[in-house]
Amino acid sequence: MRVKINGETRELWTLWREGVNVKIIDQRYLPHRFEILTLHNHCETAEAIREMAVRGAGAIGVAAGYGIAQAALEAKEWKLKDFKAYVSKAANTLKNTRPTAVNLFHAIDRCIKAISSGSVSERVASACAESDRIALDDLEASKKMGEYGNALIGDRCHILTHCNAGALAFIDNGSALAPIREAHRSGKRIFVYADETRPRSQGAKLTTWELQQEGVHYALIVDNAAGHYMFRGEVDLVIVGADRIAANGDTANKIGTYEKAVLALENGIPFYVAAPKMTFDIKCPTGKSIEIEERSSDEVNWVWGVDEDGIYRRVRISAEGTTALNPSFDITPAKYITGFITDVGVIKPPFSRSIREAFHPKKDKGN
Ligand code: RUB
Repeated sequence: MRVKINGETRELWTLWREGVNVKIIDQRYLPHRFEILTLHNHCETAEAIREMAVRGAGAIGVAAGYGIAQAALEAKEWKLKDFKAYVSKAANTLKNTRPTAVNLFHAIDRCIKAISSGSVSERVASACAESDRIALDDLEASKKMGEYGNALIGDRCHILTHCNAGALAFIDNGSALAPIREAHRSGKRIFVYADETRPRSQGAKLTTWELQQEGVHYALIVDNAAGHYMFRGEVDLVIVGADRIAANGDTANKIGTYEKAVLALENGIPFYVAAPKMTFDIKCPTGKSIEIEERSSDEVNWVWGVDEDGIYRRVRISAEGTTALNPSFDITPAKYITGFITDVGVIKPPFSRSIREAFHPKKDKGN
């Protein structure tokens, strides 16, 4: 993505690997502070995922893959006798960070599979190569989603999006924001409603920042204003990202996505989910089997931001002693989803069949 930092324009990925180090744009401080954080080992990478310094399904998948490459490099560097045990332990540490986005698990499994045989040096090379390939696959997938999704966007289209499914949630471009970027770059005069997305405000902090950098016209709205604009006929299309999509099309995404989908159907507005192959989990038959991450009640009771003196601080917004419930994701049942914008095209209902056919075409022969 092209970012302007202190007047200087730079072309950056959200995260990348430099030998054993992983570099990330630290998303905890945006849009107020732009910082690149260096993660020196797989434990630091796991911590960055848990603390959401790197977040978004695609980005945490890539980070987890890099984490396995780091573990392999660490085991080689320290000449550990049991290379396999060390990397397996690292895989568990990385898997125990955030449970909902399946990209993380798919990326770890891909890297572990890639290092199942060979000498230690060969396995280390394979871990690094596979993790780099995951990043490149994500990059390619977001380009494709941008192209396929752009075809659904007309000139003067008003699009609503939830959370941040942009370049920051991916390697570059994003999932939901990829078609929006593509439409803008192709000269369409689009307008984006960015839901603020409480409690962590990824929409307010990250989506607004990305749209501003890209030069797209947008407005930030509070989460509960979406219905108001839909009812007035001011939203033409909804595009969101996804953290895990079950075999029947039920979709886990940021908390609040479900109600946007219900409102969209009620108001006759197409509701699309943009996600690459890595986000589909055909081992999950329905949304009921997707684990939903519960996060700290502090994220609801307190908000972070800059004060008038430019000091970044946290303020409490609820009564002292309040217990807040904080499910990080919800499930949107497939019946509310118009289609999936994927890297292999737009998938339409009936989803149980079309998802299977899109990603496992051979198995369908004779069915
Ligand atoms: C992010 C979120 C995003 C999806 C899409 O949640 O719900 O919509 O991850 O991501 P969090 P992608 O901020 O809690 O990680 O664009 O990578 O598919």
